[in-house]
Amino acid sequence: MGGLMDNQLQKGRAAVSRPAAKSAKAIRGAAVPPAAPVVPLAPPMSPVQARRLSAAVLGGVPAFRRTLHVGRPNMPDQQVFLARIQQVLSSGQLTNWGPMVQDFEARVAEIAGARHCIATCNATTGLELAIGGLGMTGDVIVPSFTFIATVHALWRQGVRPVFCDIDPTTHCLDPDCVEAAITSLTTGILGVHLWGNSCASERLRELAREHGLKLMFDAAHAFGCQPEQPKNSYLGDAEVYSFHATKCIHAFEGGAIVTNDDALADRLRYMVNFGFAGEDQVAHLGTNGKMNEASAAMGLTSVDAMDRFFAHNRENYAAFEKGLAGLPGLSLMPRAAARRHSYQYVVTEIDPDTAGLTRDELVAALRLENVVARRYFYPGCHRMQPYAGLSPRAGQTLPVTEAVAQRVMVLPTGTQISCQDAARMCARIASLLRQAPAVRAALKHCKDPRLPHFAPLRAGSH
Ligand code: T4K
Repeated sequence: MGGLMDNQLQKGRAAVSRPAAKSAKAIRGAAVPPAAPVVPLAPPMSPVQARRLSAAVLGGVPAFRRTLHVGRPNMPDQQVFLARIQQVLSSGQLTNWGPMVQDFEARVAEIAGARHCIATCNATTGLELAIGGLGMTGDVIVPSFTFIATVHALWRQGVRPVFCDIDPTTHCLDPDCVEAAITSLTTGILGVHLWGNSCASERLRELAREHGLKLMFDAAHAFGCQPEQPKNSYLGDAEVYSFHATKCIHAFEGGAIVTNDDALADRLRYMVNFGFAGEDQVAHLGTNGKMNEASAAMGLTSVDAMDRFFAHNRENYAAFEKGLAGLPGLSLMPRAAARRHSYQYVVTEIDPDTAGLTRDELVAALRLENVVARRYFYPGCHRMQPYAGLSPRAGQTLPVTEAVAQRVMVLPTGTQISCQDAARMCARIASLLRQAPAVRAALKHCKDPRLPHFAPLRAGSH
């Protein structure tokens, strides 16, 4: 849209300058070159049209009337869900491994290709249970570029997180850095299949085997994603999914641990239910981490719609690929080499030197367009408490994490976003980048309360 306005302005300029050049040459008496083909003048734009096509930060109308969010829930078939809820209510079994949770566990295990699934109330509790169940102690290697829950889960289990750098392409653990970080205190590796991308699982499995370490994955983003080769399975000793409302497949709130380890699965089934092994027998330390029947009903209905959700996101992703191609300083994360992928995260990186805007400036300008882009997972867990206090120099060993945390911008997708919305977002981003100096100057004076990172922008820092 902004592009349209720019084209119209350029055409207008060309039409004005040509006759002027011709008359200057005629005055000098030089040979007159053959006339260039006449470019028809675009109809002049009304001030209202111009305002509609201009960026909001420059006084134009926002690209969207409604606000677009990252993580608006995908809604599965309401009738099917309500029928399941009716079943739950009629059965009187509301939680504690009712039929919905049992079905949900079976479906999740089948999709993950795992022997066991233990459904949980959320992934954070699932992570804590798996860490405890695997007997991780001492130090565990983990990326800092992840949602804070990954690291809190370790710390709350009395394990020290040792932050490790990531691969700049996948944003997952860099196995060379993992190898370098292993010491005699290390008991495990906790990788994160960030954005649904697979960690370098085979290499991590080799390292774990060589050094006698436990290997588990936070797969909160990766339910239903399948790597290209089955032997590259995402599975370690255990893997934990999130079914939070913002995830592609959700259960309002929910999580699941999958594993092929029979003994671990047995242990986890006690642990998720206070450690009970019978009516009045406690066999293990435990908690209340169970999923309830209403969540499982939503989870099952959401899993029913998985192919539709993935296909919708894939089409949106193609629209983003098309619309963002060739923009200076902005790169969209390339499609993962995967047999199946949710495309739930549209991850871009902004190089401020080429783009002319920092990531934070672009996020702010988009917010004025009613697009709530997110700077996940800024500034990295190593810069959040209590970890910043524990290892204040961690940033020095994490150059890729530090750089990526400054550059990542995630754009809205999901079933509430159409391909047309995606194309319109891209057009507005292109327009903002074309007018980068004016946008930067306007943001410095902008007092709009929607701008979350207002103070640093005004100070000119990024
Ligand atoms: N590991 C990783 C790598 C994770 O990313 C996460 C969670 C976990 C572990 C832990 O999983 P859980 O214990 O949560 O199962 C969200 C989620 O709260 C969190 O689950 C997720 N990762 C994280 C990446 O994102 P926010 O702060 O972005 O959510 P929020 O509330 O800002 O929601 C995003 C947008 O979605 C809002 O702008 C409005 C919209 N929304 C949200 C909800 C919840 C709705 O329209 N309806 C809704 O019900 O954290």
